[in-house]
Amino acid sequence: MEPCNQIQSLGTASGSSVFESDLHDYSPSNVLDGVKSYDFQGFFHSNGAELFPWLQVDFMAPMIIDSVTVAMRQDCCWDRFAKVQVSVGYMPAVQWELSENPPCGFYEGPAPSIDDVYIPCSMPVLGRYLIIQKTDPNDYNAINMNDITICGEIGRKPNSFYHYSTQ
Ligand SMILES: [Ca+2]
Repeated sequence: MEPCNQIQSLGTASGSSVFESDLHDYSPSNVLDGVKSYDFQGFFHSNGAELFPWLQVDFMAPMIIDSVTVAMRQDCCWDRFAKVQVSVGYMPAVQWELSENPPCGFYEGPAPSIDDVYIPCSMPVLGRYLIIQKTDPNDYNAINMNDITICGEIGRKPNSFYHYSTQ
């Protein structure tokens, strides 16, 4: 595993929906609090009965993403974390739609246990939005995540040494 330059604290999180619209207990921002707690304030929980639920981190500026590590919900339900795609790009996520941003990594799952899930990018991807999304069209279960660690760096200008196509 590459050394990780953590950048998740540079972003803000939003979700396709929030369980029971409860932004105190199940808020998307809970994945960025750095805490793997067992209580409901610790994790993000989408509403369920929703197709392609997602969590999005907006960095407000281009980032080069190398990998994402996802800490599972700590009390149950890690099997809901299945067929999850990480994409990175410049288009914000849209509810009920698959992200059209370039794919970065994919996790087939389902997650077998409470253990963290590591999703490396097949190659570094540049973008403002990082989207973690369930992709199974037959799966209407919620997406649950307790915390995420994003490894990457601040994006450089396109004419510098590192050049990644964004089209
Ligand atoms: Ca958390």
